[in-house]
Amino acid sequence: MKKILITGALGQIGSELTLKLREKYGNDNVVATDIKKPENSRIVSEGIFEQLDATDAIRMNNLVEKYDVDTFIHLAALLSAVAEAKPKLAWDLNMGGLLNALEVSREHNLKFFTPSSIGAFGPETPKNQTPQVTVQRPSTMYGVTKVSGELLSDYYHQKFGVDTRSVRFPGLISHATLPGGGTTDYAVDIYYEAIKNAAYTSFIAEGTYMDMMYMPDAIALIIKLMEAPADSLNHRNAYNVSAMSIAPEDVAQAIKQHIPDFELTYEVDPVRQKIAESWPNAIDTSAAREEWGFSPKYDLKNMTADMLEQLKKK
Ligand code: AKB
Repeated sequence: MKKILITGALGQIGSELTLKLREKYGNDNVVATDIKKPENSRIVSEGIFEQLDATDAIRMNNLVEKYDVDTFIHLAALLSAVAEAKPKLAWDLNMGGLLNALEVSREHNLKFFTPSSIGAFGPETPKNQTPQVTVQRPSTMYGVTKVSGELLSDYYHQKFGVDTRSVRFPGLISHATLPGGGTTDYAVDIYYEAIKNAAYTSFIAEGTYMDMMYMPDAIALIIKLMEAPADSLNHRNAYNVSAMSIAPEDVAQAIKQHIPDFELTYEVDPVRQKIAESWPNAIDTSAAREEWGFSPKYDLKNMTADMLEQLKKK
């Protein structure tokens, strides 16, 4: 990776990945793009930043040519709960943006990464130790775009030789940027509320298990996968990855080790609960471990300690 372009650079993954890539490859070698351009963001002020709507194929192509890009990281997408509220917009952005990004990667022979999600699975998928290759019949628009994205990325690899790579991300937990409109967002909000009020009302019900990962592990794995030798990758689009399978009460227990009077209550949101119930409890990550050495560092205990420490500093 010598010259990297990122879409959705101001989003939950993008804002941390952009800073990490700038640190690793140099400010001049990372082109951050997003549909918005806030004045007070480090992403905008400290390196190359260009405004880009991922559905604008012509501007996307112009930017790739302008900066002589060789690697494309496509993050711009709507998350599950927003996609369920705006399904047509979700299809247009998630699929339209992806098709543009794959096309530009085909034309300019770029290395390519885009995230899939545990949302690419559905109610008929085995819930525990969910295999790498299994039934994928999602019941959400987000899931439909994610499984279609996996197939489209495979198609561009098989038909045109584009070096497409992807992972099925679980819920990502970060102290730096809030997620926007996901089903797993409770696992981020709970830490903010623990620091502010020592209490949290969860929109996901007790006993609902989902896979999660701390953001530093997610950032590290993107770089690791992109640097892995191409001939070791048999399941390019997309690898199951996860660091923990947890329910709201598990997070509450971990927080109580630091904030003993922390209280968890429930006010379940039926839309997000239904999405959560259609996703796996715990996926099998052995293909990622075997093919490119995926190995997360954070479990619930050390993630909780770090999240609370970082949020206290804010
Ligand atoms: C969401 O909840 O929509 C995302 C995801 C698991 O893809 N965090």
